Amino acid sequence: MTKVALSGAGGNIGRVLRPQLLERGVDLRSAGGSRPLEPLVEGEDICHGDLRDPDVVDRLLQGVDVLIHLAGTSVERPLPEIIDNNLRALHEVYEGARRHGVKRILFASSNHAIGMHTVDETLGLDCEFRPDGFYGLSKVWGEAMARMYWDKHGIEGISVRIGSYQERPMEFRHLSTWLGHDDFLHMIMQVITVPSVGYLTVWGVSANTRSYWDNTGAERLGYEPTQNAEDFAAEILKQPNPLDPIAQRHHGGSFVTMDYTPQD
Ligand code: 15L
Repeated sequence: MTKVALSGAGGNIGRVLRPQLLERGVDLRSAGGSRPLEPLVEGEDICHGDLRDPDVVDRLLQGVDVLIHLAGTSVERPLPEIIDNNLRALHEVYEGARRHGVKRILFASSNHAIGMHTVDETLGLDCEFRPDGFYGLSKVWGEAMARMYWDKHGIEGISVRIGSYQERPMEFRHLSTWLGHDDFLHMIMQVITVPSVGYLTVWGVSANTRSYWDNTGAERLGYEPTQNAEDFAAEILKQPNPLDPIAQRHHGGSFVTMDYTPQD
């Protein structure tokens, strides 16, 4: 049976995904970050610690086939914090994957790697990186790391540029960026079970009518989303758009206007 490790299991996405994967009978090891995880089922395989420490990485990856790597800083933060969590720790994780013969890693990238594109463009998988801050910049590093470890070390990599992972869309931007919980679980199950992928980038987005992103080229993952933010459009369109005009104009939304220099 495929042994799967889930890092960042206590975070916004991990805390939804972990019980879903356990329910599906996945042979799972979950890792928490600053706070230790409480077992959800008797005898659950869990570990804990700072992923900058190779001993912690060894405990996470011993005997693992597939790593779902969600750990790291997931919002805009000062550069030193981003470097520690999203660059240094990520490098330790990939080196650990080499030591332990991990076959495949899902890297949780983000739409903020391309957030400075404007919303009049629908982006394909080969679009230019246009990060909207240090967090987005760290995801460019992560995607390149995933690519390098496939090219140099044969570790399969799937970089998922996650949109807005929410139970349901909450605001106008989400009509384009929403990633529903069912669709992401389906994507993760594809990552665990698909026979071979090599290296692949994929948009982590549901089948939204107004999607900013086009997954043409990622078919070999077998990701077939069924959720569509448009089902919530009537309700959302009654509410004011919470974003300022510059944020509304860019894929990255509110991340774009953090520490932003206005231009004419
Ligand atoms: C992300 O990458 C963030 O982790 C999350 O907090 C949201 O801001 C999301 O992107 C988004 O763009 O909606």
